[in-house]
Amino acid sequence: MNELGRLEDLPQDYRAALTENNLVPLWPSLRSLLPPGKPAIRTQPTCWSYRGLRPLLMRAGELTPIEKAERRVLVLANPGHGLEKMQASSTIYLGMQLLNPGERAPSHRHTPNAVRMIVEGEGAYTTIEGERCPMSRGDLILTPTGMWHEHGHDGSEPVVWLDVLDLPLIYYCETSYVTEGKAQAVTSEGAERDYQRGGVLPAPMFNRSRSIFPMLRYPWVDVRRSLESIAARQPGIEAVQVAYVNPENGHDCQRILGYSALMLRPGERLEMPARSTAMVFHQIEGGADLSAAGASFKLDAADTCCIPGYTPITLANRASDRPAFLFIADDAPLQKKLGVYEFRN
Ligand code: GTQ
Repeated sequence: MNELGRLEDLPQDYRAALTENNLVPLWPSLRSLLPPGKPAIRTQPTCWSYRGLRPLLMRAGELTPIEKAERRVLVLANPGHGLEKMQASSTIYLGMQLLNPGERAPSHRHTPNAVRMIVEGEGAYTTIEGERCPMSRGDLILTPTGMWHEHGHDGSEPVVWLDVLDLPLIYYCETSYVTEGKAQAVTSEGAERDYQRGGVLPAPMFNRSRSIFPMLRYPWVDVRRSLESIAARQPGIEAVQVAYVNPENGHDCQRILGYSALMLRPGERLEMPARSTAMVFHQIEGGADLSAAGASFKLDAADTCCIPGYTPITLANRASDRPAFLFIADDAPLQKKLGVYEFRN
């Protein structure tokens, strides 16, 4: 590739005139805008251990009443982007949210899409457009763009969940904003049970009103059972993985970020080819060793890590006598829509 001219090669008066006219020469920056072969990547392999963050989150519960926080969250920030940017990758925001017994996080709606992966505690719930979704360890609850949502807690122990949002992208697009609302009336609970059996959908004869997000809660007991039955029935399968999809059309359950659950069989080692998406791994059960991009992390239950794109990833179940389960988030749905998604072997 040719050496291109540098900014310093240009006379000072010419550079000043360009600046004066809000103009910039492309060639000095062309190789950084379009680096050869592989993008410039800010996302660093980063791991947030639950053991490390939990006491700090509990302390936030003592230091800041829920009324002063609205959402009591410690953001899992990737140092490669600068902590103040509060992003795990270029498109993914991660936060650990604490709700103590009796607390409420008031109703609002916003343009970014969110999901919650429940980490610990029982008795809390999120209400989304009147649908009450109980929270248990490993459940995935969606709050898609524009839908009213609030969190409450009738139990007796702290409840913690992992928030995953496409906030960095929506913010970058200058489309991120929130609307405050009034407490919602609960009008429904357990709607996900209508989709309990694959291959069978609710088909009312009249007044069929289809929501574009028909399923908001994916109970972990069901997801775990699917993984176990795939593992038992297809012992030769390369990876025991299920995707969280919209049960009405089989598409990704949200438009920008994609979600899946992976079971590592006892003693299993899984080599994942490099792909263009950064990936988030959250350990639901068991322990796994992850190595990628020169980093290696020991993941225990409730630990979360982020790995940049364009790098192969190796995962290994540390136990030889029981499975390990991981929740995975990436921006493959977005990259596929943009036409930039790729695999590299
Ligand atoms: O629970 O609605 O981590 O609005 C960040 C923004 C959680 C939420 C976050 C939010 C929420």
